Amino acid sequence: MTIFALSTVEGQSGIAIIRVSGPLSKKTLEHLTGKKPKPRLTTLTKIKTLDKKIIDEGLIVYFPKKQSFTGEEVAEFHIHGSTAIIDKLLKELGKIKGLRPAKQGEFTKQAYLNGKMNLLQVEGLSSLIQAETDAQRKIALEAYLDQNSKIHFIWLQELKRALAYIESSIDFSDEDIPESLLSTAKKQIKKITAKIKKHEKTFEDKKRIKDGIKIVILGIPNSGKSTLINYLSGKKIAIVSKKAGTTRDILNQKLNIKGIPVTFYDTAGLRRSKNDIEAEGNKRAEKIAKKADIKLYLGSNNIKKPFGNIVIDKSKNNLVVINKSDLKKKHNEKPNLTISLKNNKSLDVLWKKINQKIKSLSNTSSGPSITSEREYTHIVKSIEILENINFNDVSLTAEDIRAVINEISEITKKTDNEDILDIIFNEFCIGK
Ligand SMILES: Nc1nc2c(ncn2[C@@H]2O[C@H](COP(=O)(O)OP(=O)(O)OP(=O)(O)O)[C@@H](O)[C@H]2O)c(=O)[nH]1
Ligand SMILES: [Mg+2]
Repeated sequence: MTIFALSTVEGQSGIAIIRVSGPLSKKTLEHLTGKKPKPRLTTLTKIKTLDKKIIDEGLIVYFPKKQSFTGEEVAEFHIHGSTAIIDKLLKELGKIKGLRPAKQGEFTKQAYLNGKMNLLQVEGLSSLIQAETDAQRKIALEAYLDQNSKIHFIWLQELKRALAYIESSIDFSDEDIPESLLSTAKKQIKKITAKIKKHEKTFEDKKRIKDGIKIVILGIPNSGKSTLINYLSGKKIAIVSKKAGTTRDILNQKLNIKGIPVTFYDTAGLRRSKNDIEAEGNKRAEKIAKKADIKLYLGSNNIKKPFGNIVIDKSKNNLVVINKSDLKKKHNEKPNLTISLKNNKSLDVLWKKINQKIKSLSNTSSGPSITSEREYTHIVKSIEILENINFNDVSLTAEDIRAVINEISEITKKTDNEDILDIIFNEFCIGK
């Protein structure tokens, strides 16, 4: 089947690219232009309807089978990016027998089925297209460029070697197994386990870069939470008032902080309230607090209990800040920092502390890392098997090692399991 779709964004743009992929691609170009294009070279030409009326003037490119992104014959029309031209050309393509509109991610699916990339690369490509920040771009690119398969390959080699040792000892009766064979295999397995565990640890950090970091501002009413989110985002997104209990709904603002997507949440002041709207606000605040990567507690300097009855989670990811240092201090708390949003006091230090927390939560160091949930599941399973290997029975040991080899191989092994493929390719837009 030959498929086609607009591969650039819908709407007005300088140029738009419509891609055709499949056995009829070259013929389609010839039909609509009357030209016989040379492979992989652009040709400036009039693009016409089937009954020879000009649609637009633009560039066409033809990629022969195996020399294209999808691995199929591919044709591209680079046209002016107007809705009218795009619609007209898509309609014309639809009239050609044997052509149909592409589904989400179908070009990439063809590429995958033609062996142009493995599933990890497909997932990387999906993240690459969705990347909004530089750090996201970098980790997606690593996956797309297939950095991980290289280390999987090394593990597999090592596992196979360990398996060979184990298998050769199966030929001995239990008491005759040469100690050296077993101990070499054991050592190997220990080494591999350590490596895989190190790789496993990269997941959380990279996941935060991919999904973003959530910073939830919590505190009693009137401590200045809304003032703080307005300051941080440089916008007046929240209503600020001297009345306690102003904010009820959760407000949020997404920022790009040094390449990491960070979302700040302003919440309702936490206190017992008979007002059912405020009580609901409190419930929502507590719910979002559970999802926070960083909790930023904001207290008031001018009261005895700056945080009221809030139980502060003093985990190292969180920040305890007291606001309103311009007012007389009435407490004995020892926060991480005291600021005044009114007088701009210590706000640079606040930024610095926020940046430090973000940095410690999102390791941006390069190198192979897990970015796919699917890969993570296989890695976790592998570790579980490896850590529970029973070396007292060599045939069971061999079975376990084979199971690990299987888990690791599955990460990039070609599959035609439609359930898995659907999940992955549905992440894509039409045209990719
Ligand atoms: N003196 C002083 N007042 C401040 C400071 N920061 C904020 N305020 C004032 O404190 C009051 C409450 O500020 P908000 O930002 O609305 O407080 P909030 O924590 O969002 O309050 P709720 O939404 O009711 O929970 C407003 O009148 C602010 O102008 C500060 O550093 N010093
Ligand atoms: Mg508020």
